[in-house]
Amino acid sequence: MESTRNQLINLLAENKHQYISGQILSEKLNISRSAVWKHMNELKKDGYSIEGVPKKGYRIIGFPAKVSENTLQWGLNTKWMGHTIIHKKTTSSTQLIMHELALENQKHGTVVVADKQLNGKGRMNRAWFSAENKGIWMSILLRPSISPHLAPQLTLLAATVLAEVISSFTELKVQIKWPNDILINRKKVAGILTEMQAEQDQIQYIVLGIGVNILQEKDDLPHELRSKATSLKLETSTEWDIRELIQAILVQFEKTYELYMDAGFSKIKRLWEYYGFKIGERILIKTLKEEWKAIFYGIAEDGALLVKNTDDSIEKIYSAEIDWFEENE
Ligand code: BT5
Repeated sequence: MESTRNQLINLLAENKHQYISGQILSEKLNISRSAVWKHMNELKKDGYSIEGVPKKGYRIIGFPAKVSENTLQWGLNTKWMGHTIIHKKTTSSTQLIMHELALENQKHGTVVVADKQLNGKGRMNRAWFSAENKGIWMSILLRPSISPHLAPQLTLLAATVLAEVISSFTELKVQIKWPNDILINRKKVAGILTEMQAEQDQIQYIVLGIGVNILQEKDDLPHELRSKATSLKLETSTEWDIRELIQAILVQFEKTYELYMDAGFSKIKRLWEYYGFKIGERILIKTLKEEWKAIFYGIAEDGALLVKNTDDSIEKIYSAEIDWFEENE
């Protein structure tokens, strides 16, 4: 069940250009008119400006740019994605919060967003820097009915979503570095962390974490990252609206996920290939144990990486760090 507040926001958002009467709101939401009025006051406290005209009704004439559950719901036209959004000012990691919610049976498409993470996580327990109000730090709960061994496909799917959204907002050339890095000018602007809870042949749930650097200046990035990380602001000198970008990601994610569920992985793979490594490109592969050069040979049907080694053998790789390398390296 959607909360009454969200329903109210959606009704007001759908009627942006006209007044909607208290009577209609109370009928549609099945609450008293004084309850409608109380909800309106809560929205005002959140920074919305609401115009109330006797005999005509209510209309929202301005809403805050800040990220909150209400502002993220405002105008979000999705079927299931983000119908429940939980916003935290500070949290250890949105991944941890979402795992707890998943175990409490939260539904597919639930989103947790934080302004700041104290203990943002990358893969293999690496740290993810998540400075306050400088980027998108969010986790999405998914309950796909696919076999656990196909879960890596969702990481690639999420990467195409981010690449598409960044490309639609900017003129920048976006690249995906297998499996989960989004690069601009060879610097990392976003990362994805896919964590799965599964039984033998069934996924219970997936918590898909997305981190996107948006408003950092050079000084906002830790020293060790300055040469290898970037933000949308550093690349475009533009102040981006984090709220708007989150909504765009949620919309694009739902669309791409439905395409994946209806038509399978091959379309996603093609999208990925548009932004990712090109077949025949030379890449550097690093695992915990070794490091070698090979040729990018493709993406396997399950999302794994295929490389061609110097002895012409084709190898399937599930977990490694990959990099492009130049001829003279
Ligand atoms: C990732 O890991 O790229 C996954 C990042 C996922 C972050 C999101 S934020 C919301 C959700 N909640 C979480 O706690 N996590 C998810 P990996 O490929 O392991 O890359 C980690 C490495 O990227 C680090 O070791 C650093 O070198 C680098 N790094 C850390 N913070 C960064 C940042 N803000 N921007 C660019 N690079 C960063």
